[in-house]
Parts: sequence; C-alpha cells; structure tokens
Amino acid sequence: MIMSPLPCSAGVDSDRRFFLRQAGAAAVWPWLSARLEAADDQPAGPGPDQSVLIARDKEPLCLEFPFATLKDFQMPNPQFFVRNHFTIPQLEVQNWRLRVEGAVQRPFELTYDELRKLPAHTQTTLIECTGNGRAFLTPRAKGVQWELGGVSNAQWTGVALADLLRRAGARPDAAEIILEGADFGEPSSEPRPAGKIHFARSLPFSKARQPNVLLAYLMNGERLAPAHGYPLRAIVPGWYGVAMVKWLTRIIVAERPFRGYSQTFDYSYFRRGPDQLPIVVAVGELQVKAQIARPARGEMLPAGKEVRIFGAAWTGESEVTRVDISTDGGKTWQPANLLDKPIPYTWRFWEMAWRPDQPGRYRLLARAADRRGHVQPLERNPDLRNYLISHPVPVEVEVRG
Ligand SMILES: Nc1nc2c(c(=O)[nH]1)N[C@H]1C(S)=C(S)[C@@H](COP(=O)(O)O)O[C@H]1N2
Ligand SMILES: [Mo]
Repeated sequence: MIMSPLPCSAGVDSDRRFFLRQAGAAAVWPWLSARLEAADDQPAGPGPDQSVLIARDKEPLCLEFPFATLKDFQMPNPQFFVRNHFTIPQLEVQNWRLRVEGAVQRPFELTYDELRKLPAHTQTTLIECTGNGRAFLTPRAKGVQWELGGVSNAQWTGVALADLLRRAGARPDAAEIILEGADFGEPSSEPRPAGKIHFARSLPFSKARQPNVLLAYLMNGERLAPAHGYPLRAIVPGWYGVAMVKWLTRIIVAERPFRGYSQTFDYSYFRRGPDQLPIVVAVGELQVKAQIARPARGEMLPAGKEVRIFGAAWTGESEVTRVDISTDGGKTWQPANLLDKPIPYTWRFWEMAWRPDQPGRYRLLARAADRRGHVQPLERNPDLRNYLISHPVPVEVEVRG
C-alpha cells in the first residue's frame, strides 16, 4: 500500500532540525536528542479508581459506576465505567499509528503528534453499554451483569472522523466505515471465528460523516487512560458504547456493510418487519431511558418526610422532553422536574419531591420520553435478546412509621 506523505510530518522534522541548529555545539546532541525523545513520550491519563467502581469482571476489565452515587454531569475520569472485551493493550504513542485505508483515493497514516496538530473539536457525549441493566432481566441473560451503572457522561476532544475521511478521499458511494482497535483475543462464546480477532465495529457512512463523530484523545480535558482507549478512541454521539471503538489503529472505508463478530453474533438483536418476520440488526442508536439514582433499591425511608427522587435520562438522536415517576408500581404517574438545560447526546438530571405518609413497600419507576415521541416501553421486548434494556426497572423501597 502506498502512503502519501503528510505536510505536517515534514513540519515536525523541520522544527526539530531548526531547534537542533539553535542548540549549536555537537556536544549537546546526545543529551538534546534524549530530551526530545522524552518530550514525545506523552503519558496516558489517570485510570479508573477501583476502590469506587464495582468490579463486574477482572479480566477483561469491566467496572460499573455505582449509580446511586450519581451527582456529576461530567463524570470524573476515575469514576467512568469501563467495558473491555480483551486485555487492555499497552500502547506507546511513539510507536502508535492510525491508518486510513480501503475505498479511498489517498490512504494515509498519522502519528500521534500529527493527529494532535489537526483541528480539534469538543463534544460532550454519554456512553451507555448495550447491556446496562442486564442484571434485572429474568430469566438471567448472558453477558456482564450490569445493574444501573454501565453508563457515564464526559467531555471528549479530538479530530472529526469526517475530516480524515475527506483527507483520504473516501469514495462517496462507500457503505460503511470500519473502526478497528489494537486489542485482540478469542471471543468468549460460540458461535465465534477461529483464534484471535481484533475488536472492530462499523458505522454507516452517513453516520460516520456527521461532524460530531470524533476520534478523541482527551476525556474531560485529560489524556485518555489506557482503560478508556489511550491514545485514541471513537466517540459516536447518540449510539451505544459498542460503536465507540477504543485503542483505534485502523479506519477502513468499506464498499459493503461489515458483518463483523461484534455486530452479528455479538451485539445484535431482532427487529420485526411489517411481515412480522424477525430480522437480525446490529446494535446502534441509544433507546430513550430514565434511571433512578436515589433512593436506592432497598432503602428505608421515614414515613411523613419528604424524599427527593433523583436520577438521569437520555436518548439517541433526539432530546429528553419528559420524565414521569410512579411510586405505586406503575398505576399512576406524575411528571418529574427536568433540571438544567437539555444538551443533546448527554444525560439530563431530573428530580421529584415525594412524601410517603403510609408505611409499607413502594415500587418506584421512572419513564422518559423524547421530542420525537419515543417513550420507554413498560414491558421488556424479548426480541431484544440480552441488549437494549430500556424498560423501567422498579426500585423497591420500604417506608417505616
Ligand atoms: N477496542 C475496543 N473498543 C471498545 C470496547 C472493547 O472491548 N474494545 N468495548 C466497547 C463497549 S461494549 C463499550 S460499552 C465502550 C465502553 O467504553 P469505556 O470503557 O470507556 O466506558 O467501549 C467500546 N469500545
Ligand atoms: Mo458495551
């Protein structure tokens, strides 16, 4: 494959030569070159705090945010949930490259420094794992047993995927963009391909071209931690986490839909057409959803005292416009108060004051709706297999006199 030379890599070299000329004497050369090497060696950001997060899996590492402690709109990096399928690759930016290839006129490769010199964009985006809430499914569904904390929101900074596709001259009739990570291993369940595979996932070209789809190197203003994809990961606003490939090393412009493992045998569900025949679809856009953070499941509350019911709601390519709360297991509903301003692709906090006068057991439910009129389904649709868990999950509390 032919790599076209990049103007900015030439820029780096001439800067360095200029700098060396300024430094002058030959005697300083070994010392200076060691210093320059060290300057290129940008470290990864601080990783997850395992004393705060709930370990759902040690290897590959899966850590849940304790959702009952929710308070920050932007989740501090050490508290952001983690979902890995394989061992975290330990990448060094000096050796790391991003390749853009496939159905393009000008395939190219970027170094980390070259990438950091491209125009940067910032986008606040929520990541939810498609299995979030799985622990509440009956019968038990296979996969990581997330309760409510397979979700977090952060501010991401990086380059627009669209800019790189333009630079490569992606064919306008391309079907999809495949994102490949450096991590690899054997998938844990059948059916699966033989041996080790890399984590890879595609986006339709129409989605990949949106200016808010980023390849991010900063998370809340800090370098990504190795657990979150250092040095580079995809951010796909409005989609489930599985599309936000970490440890990105390759972008392939594909002329046909990509039927890779993580969007066929894994991370897929059934949708009924007008003829009622179930067809397999890859997990993509987020479902509208509200979750109660507090009170927490099993909490004891004093009768006759006001309680604040508090949580968050989010959706895909729309905006949360309504959250309703039931304190009687779904018989009656009252609107919650939506807090702050809606920011697309993030979560919106909400609250409702509740004063339970009678002692007893109460089932609290939250149900969100978005501007398009999508409403959380009250019942679980079994066609969704072990994914897209968006029916309201009851929070049972006890009120004592
Ligand atoms: N390369 C790679 N990217 C990946 C994954 C992975 O295992 N490998 N997991 C995906 C899934 S299923 C989710 S939910 C998100 C989780 O991102 P986080 O660990 O930063 O929270 O990363 C996605 N990107
Ligand atoms: Mo996920």
